[in-house]
Amino acid sequence: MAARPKLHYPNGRGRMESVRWLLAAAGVEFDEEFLETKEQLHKLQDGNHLLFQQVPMVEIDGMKLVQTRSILHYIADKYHLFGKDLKERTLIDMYVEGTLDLLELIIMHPFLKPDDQQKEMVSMAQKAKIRYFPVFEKILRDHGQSFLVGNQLSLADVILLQTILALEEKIPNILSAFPFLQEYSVKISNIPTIKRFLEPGSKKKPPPDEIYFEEEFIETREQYEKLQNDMVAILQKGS
Ligand SMILES: N[C@@H](CCC(=O)N[C@@H](CS)C(=O)NCC(=O)O)C(=O)O
Repeated sequence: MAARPKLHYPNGRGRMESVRWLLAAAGVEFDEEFLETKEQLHKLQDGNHLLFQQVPMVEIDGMKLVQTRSILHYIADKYHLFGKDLKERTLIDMYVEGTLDLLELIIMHPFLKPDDQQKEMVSMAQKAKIRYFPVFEKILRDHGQSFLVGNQLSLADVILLQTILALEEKIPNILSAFPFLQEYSVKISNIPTIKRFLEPGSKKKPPPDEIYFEEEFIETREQYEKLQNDMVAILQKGS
């Protein structure tokens, strides 16, 4: 039996959360090695385990995969979540890229300075409602099917649901003007593998604000701000 994939990343959502979502949706069990300290990251970097010195890194099928999108593509292809031909695959890829642009804003949000968070929340909501959600609402309305592409679950559905739910945590009524997306989101959430992932006790990670404030290693506002600055520097360096 093939070894279970092993994920290397901090114990938080960040860029790895989409990979967790996808593996869970595909019904694949996986293990996680959490990076809790800089020393652990340096050990991986010094040991030549990271092609570009960055995580996410996923050990799978004898490879050490890096670059979030490459990881997602490999898993989607392997588990038949990447369309039936080149045209479907490219549609899925376009939908995923657009959605990831929105998801990136959500991932960065907790690490902004408190003064910038409110402004960014408004701009994020506008982008979702004006640029991204109308596209997916129209696709679902026009083809009348349950999934975005090819009438079967794909990477595009998994990333879109992840993004919708992450945004709803911050702005609960974000889908109010999008009836097709509302129905879609409920249907995709009820696919058995995804339903399990959404239940307590799964490997889905909580919203970042909860971790950073609840865990003991962040005790003061100064520490939190330092973490914000470090994370912004890291994320910007990596983008
Ligand atoms: N394009 C890369 C970016 C990866 C990235 O920025 N990773 C950050 C953590 S989320 C990292 O490893 N930073 C350490 C560094 O750049 O030295 C991807 O999508 O995987």
